[in-house]
Amino acid sequence: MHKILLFNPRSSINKYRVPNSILQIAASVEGKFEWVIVDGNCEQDPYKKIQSWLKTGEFKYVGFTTMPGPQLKQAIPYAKRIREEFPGMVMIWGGYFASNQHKVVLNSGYVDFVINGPGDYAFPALIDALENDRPYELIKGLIYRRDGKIIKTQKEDIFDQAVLPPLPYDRLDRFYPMQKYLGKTYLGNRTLAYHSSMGCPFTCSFCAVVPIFEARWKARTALQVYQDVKYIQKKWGADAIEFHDNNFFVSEKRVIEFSNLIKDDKIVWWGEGRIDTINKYKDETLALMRASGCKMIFFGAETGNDEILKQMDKGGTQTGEQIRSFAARMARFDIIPEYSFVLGLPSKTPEKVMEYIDQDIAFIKEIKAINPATEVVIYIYSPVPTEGSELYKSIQEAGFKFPEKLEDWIGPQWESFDLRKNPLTPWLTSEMVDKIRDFETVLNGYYPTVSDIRLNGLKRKLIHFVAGLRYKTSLYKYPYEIKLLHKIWKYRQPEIQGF
Ligand code: B12
Ligand code: SF4
Repeated sequence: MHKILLFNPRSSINKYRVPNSILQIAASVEGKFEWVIVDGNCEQDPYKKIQSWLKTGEFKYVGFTTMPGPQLKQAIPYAKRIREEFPGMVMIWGGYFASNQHKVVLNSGYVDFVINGPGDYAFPALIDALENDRPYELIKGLIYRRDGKIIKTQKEDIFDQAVLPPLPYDRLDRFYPMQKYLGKTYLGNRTLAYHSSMGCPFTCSFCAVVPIFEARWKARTALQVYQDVKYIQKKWGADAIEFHDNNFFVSEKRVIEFSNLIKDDKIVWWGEGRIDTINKYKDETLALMRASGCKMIFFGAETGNDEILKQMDKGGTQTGEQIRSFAARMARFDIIPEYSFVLGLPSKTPEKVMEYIDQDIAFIKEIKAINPATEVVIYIYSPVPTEGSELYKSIQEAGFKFPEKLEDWIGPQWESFDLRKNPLTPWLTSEMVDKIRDFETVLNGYYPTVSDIRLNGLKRKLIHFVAGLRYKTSLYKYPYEIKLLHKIWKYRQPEIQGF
């Protein structure tokens, strides 16, 4: 029986996490096929490591997980090299990038299969079919090329997460010490990244989760999550958790159960949620969450403009007024709301685009005045096409196009696009992009993020003072003095470097 090599391309410069995507795939074949993991975050030269495994001649399958952005910098050239050096290898890609951009991936000629969405059943079934020379055409969730055409098999249903096998942490520990994955963060000294649910029940028109899960969500039970966390705490000393779920807080009942289970364990935790969902939670739930260690929650606030919120099709009841009042409510419970905003959406005229940017800047300042502890993350809108949505139509009309060659995704402009730093969207002028960036710099100066644990009290005071005049008088242009301090102190941006 041939072996499988699973590769997590480098996604982080220094603060890396448990590679949950590839580990969950390892769990899907555990006990059925032999597998090894190469983690690009932990290797100086990951290709050398891959090469040394493949040279043994025992391998036939190589699986890559792919997110847009920095991961592609290893994924693309490595896949190409493997095809040249080991032409017999079957190359299988999964993850959000591969699923959403499968055409360009398969047209590259060096990826044989894309797993469309969750790979927990599709991956072992595919390997099984290939190993035993059986047809794979009826396996759900596959995309491949045949006779120049892209073939997509039936989409996988979202399956019960509670019956999935546990993640093979002990085996991962033999490749790379688990303790190294438990990093020091604002939350704790040994922070575990945990993924407790799949999908999301909403359909925001800009979100990459929507085309894959189509408004479906399934979760592991509170008890399963708790047992995993306890195991890792006992064995490797985890004292904090980052829940990497798209939407950890869908079920208030599960959150209550989990909070009750963990409340005496002195574990600090963080997750991503929606304002309109958590705003429906009872006061007792919010108090329990805080008492159980929930310190901060990430929310897609997006914008204060109700018209744009509607265009984004957030699928719920979020309004500008709710974003304001919720920031105040979170302050009452001492939970930090981490609000992310998306600026620079397309509009009918350039004047209108600029007007919306100005409105959002004013709105962000208002939120900060209501609850200064609110953490603000600013993205420039980068479209993810969800076919059929109004937003998709309008970005196409405005002349936006994705790259047609896989290698183009690692060009410098597309990397900035992926990081939502400098999108190639035709409706944004450089004046608009500069305004957003300059405001962000001033804001981050006046209110340095609490998640940067290297910034001590003195540095915080100094940069707050330096940025004060600009912030108060709305003079954002050319904030070189703040940029210089950020550069010297290596200011961290959670949106790029990790949460
Ligand atoms: C953790 C994480 C990160 C970490 C990376 C951690 C690491 N690997 O070291 C950090 C913080 C660095 C990061 C950064 C970015 N991220 Co990120 N990230 C995530 C997050 C929250 C969790 C990923 C995860 O572990 N999932 C758990 C696993 C179990 O689920 P999964 O990945 O979906 O895996 C399943 C399937 O996809 C499939 N599969 C996945 N890989 C493979 C591989 C094979 C071989 C097979 C067969 C199947 C398969 O099977 C798995 C099991 O069912 C996801 C959102 C999410 N909840 O998934 C976003 C997400 C993947 N990130 C996203 C983005 C855009 C980014 C950024 C590029 C931009 C940004 N500003 O956020 C940056 C890039 C910066 C960088 N340095 O790389 C988007 C991708 C959107 C898209 N257009 O494709 C997501 C979906 C968030 C979102 N909703 O926007 N990210
Ligand atoms: S709530 Fe979040 S994860 Fe769900 S569709 Fe909207 S942006 Fe995506």
